[in-house]
Order: sequence, then C-alpha cells, then structure tokens
Amino acid sequence: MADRFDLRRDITFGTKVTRAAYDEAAGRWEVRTATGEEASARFLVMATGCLSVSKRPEVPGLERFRGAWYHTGHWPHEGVDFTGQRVGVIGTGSSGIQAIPVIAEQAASLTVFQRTPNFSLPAHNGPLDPETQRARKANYPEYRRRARESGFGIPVEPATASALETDEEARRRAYEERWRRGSLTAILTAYTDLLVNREANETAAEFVRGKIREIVRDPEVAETLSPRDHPFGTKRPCLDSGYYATFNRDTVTLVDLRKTPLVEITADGVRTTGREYAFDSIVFATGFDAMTGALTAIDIRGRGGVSLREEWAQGPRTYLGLGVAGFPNLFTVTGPGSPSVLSNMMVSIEQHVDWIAGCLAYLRERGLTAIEPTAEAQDAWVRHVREVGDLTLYPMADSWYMGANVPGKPRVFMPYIGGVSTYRQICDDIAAKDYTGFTLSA
Ligand code: NA7
Repeated sequence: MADRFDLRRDITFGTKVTRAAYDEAAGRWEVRTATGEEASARFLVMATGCLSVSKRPEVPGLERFRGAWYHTGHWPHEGVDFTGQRVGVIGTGSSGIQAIPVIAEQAASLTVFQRTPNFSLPAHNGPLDPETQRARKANYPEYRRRARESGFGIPVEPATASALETDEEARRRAYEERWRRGSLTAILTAYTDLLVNREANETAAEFVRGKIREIVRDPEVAETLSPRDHPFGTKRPCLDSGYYATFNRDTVTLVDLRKTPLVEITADGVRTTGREYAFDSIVFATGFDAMTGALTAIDIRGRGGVSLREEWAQGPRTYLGLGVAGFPNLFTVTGPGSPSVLSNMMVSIEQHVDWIAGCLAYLRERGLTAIEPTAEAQDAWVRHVREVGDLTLYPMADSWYMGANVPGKPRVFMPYIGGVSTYRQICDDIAAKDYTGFTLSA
C-alpha cells in the first residue's frame, strides 16, 4: 500500500509522539516526538487505536521474576516456543482464551489465572471452500453496503422475535444453530431483547453455560468457567478454538482469583493468597487501557493550554467521537462516543476516515482554516451516548467498555451503541447541514 500510493516519503517510522499542542495564534498543531523531532500541521488526526496501550496486572514484583514473560499485546514476531515449560497465563479475555489452547499443546504444564470468567463461542476457523469464497467475492459491494447499514458493522438478518416470547425448544434450536456458525454476533442478534432485557439475556447466557458443562468434564472447573456476574455480550464475547476442552487436559490447572487473589510476582513465579506457583514463563493476557489510553498517553494541549488528560479526568467527552470542544482541528478516528469497538472496526474506521477527508475538503473549498465542536453540541452528544447506553445491559458489566479494568479509570460507557447505520446517518446529516454543532472559522 505504501509503495502503491507513494506514501513512504510522508511517513516517519519508529517514532513515538509525546506531545501535541495547539498554537492558537498560528492556528497550528505543534507535535513533538520522543526523540525531540518536531512537526507542525494545521490538522491533527489521531489514529492511535482503541486497544493499543496494554496493561499489566496491578501486582508488584515483576522485576524480580527470573523467567521469561510476555504480554499478548506485544507478542514477539518470531513466535515463542513453550515446549517443556511450566507456563502461567494471567487473564481470560479474548487474548487469553485464544492463546491458552495453543500454549497448552506445547507446555509441560499450564496454570490459568482467571479473575472473571468470560462467555466464549467456537470460532470454527478453517479453510473456506472455494464456492463460499467465490460467492462472497462476487458480491463484495453488496456485502459492504449491508455491513454499513447494520448495527454492528456486520451484515446480519435483523431479529424480529423476542427471546421471552419464543418457546424454550425453538429458542434452544436457534441458539444451537447459531453456536455452530462461528460468529461473534450470531447468538447476540438472535432476538430483539437480548441486550436490553436481563431475563431474555439469561436464556442465551444459560445456553452458553450449558455448553461449558457439556464440554468440561470436571463439574467444579465447569462452574468456575461459567460467567454469572455479567449479562451475555456485555463484555466482548470471545471466539475460541478448543478453549473449554483445554481444561480437560491433565496438564492444565485453573486458578480462581476470586477465591485466591493475586498477591505478587516472585522470583520463581506467581503468588496468590492460596500458594506460590513456579513458572519458566508467564504470559500476561491482561488487556488494554481501552479507547482513551492512547490519547491520554500523549500530552495533548488544546486552546489555552488545556490538557485533554485533565478534560477527560471524569471520562471522555467528545462530539460524535470525532472531535473535542476546546481542541480545534483535532480528529479522533473511532474515538469514544462513536460506535468504534462495538462494531466491525474496518467499517467504522473507513466511515470516520471518509468523513474527516470530506470535512477537510469542505474547509479547503471554502477557504476555512479551523473547525471545532461547540460545548453545547458536545454536551448534548455525551448525554445522548449515555442515554442510549443506559437503555441496554452494557453498563452492568465491569468491562473495558466501562473503563472498569483499569483501577481509578472513571466508570463511563465509552462507545456509542446507537448502531453504525444510525450513527453514519447522523454524521452525514451533520456534514450536509454545513457541520452543525461545529464552529467553522477562517
Ligand atoms: P481483556 O478482554 O481486557 O481481558 C483481560 C483479562 O485479564 C481479563 O480476563 C481480566 O480480568 C484480566 N485481568 C486484567 N487485570 C487483571 C488483574 N490485575 N488481575 C487478574 N486478572 C486481570 O483483554 P484482551 O486482550 O483479552 O482482549 C481485548 C479485546 O481485543 C477483546 O475484547 C476483543 O475486542 C479484541 P477481568 O475480566 O477484568 O476481571
């Protein structure tokens, strides 16, 4: 891509941006990197990612550990060979759940430290048959249109029935058929009320728990793996290849951190309140400072030297997840307050990039040099994002959507759950009405 579009001359590789300050007099962003390099630009597009700043567990002692350790978010490109090793994995989100079966195949022994059990569905990964490939490729434009017009950015038939109004046997058949599809959204989108009604949700949750009991031979282990503290889908469901069955291996042990919490990393391994475990390698699958972490890691200063980090101390505030009042000419791709992580990221990234490009062209054509959300428009959008979120079950989970995985992070539901189709319409309407809610100036 870089060569085809002759982009290399505009890219500086291996640099880290540490500061970006808006110079009001010049109407430009002054950007500084860790190596002291400086750049000046009228517009600043933050494409820093929603899950790019990793976090470790909040326990002391890692510097003492004599073995090797890895974070799933920074996996060595050359791969890791765990053959013959005693391995500990901390964390059972998507990354842990995908890594655990693979590590278990190599390791002499594997100990999994679980704080919260997650719902995981079979990925059914495998080669696609040529006919499926041909059919999809023949219909790319149509497929992509349906993705743009969907709720999660993934084409699905919208649900028409309520789970509670469907009889138990029909519901079980529907879940069973969707369990076999290898899809993240198939079960979640089976009925209209799964994300808004706890009782309806419980039918799907119990279906998955039933699967765990079927797969895992030891009933106590099965129960420890069964999520009961959050509704199905309110934490990102995981997709796995043989996750639950991995716990049938003699070499794999599950440690319930709710019963025996982590205390420290020692020279030899991991200590919980129960005992110490010795390892050759530890894998941290402990996730990310999601959505805001990469933005607040940079010292971003807007109008009057105001710090984005301080502005967002009580939670992120944006207009459309695209711009921030007080920070002219700053755009955030898939920022908090947009569908972002609650959608197929490609669809949402493309929409934001197109919208930003359209906005820049609009400004240039009219000789305008600055755009900034008004405080009123931002307040109204933040309220709308919260109100829509509150209609759903999402706020009930201690999820990274809520900032709950990072100690001290404010508890705010960060993405916009109005759906990518609705959201796109809102953004397009705003652009068509000469960017209502933004102040434009020359
Ligand atoms: P996640 O989904 O945030 O998972 C992180 C896991 O690590 C989760 O099980 C956490 O438990 C656990 N964790 C985090 N901190 C600790 C501490 N201090 N002690 C014990 N356990 C801890 O990150 P992933 O990388 O798996 O997935 C991120 C997204 O990437 C995923 O949702 C997909 O969208 C793709 P917790 O649940 O917080 O109790």
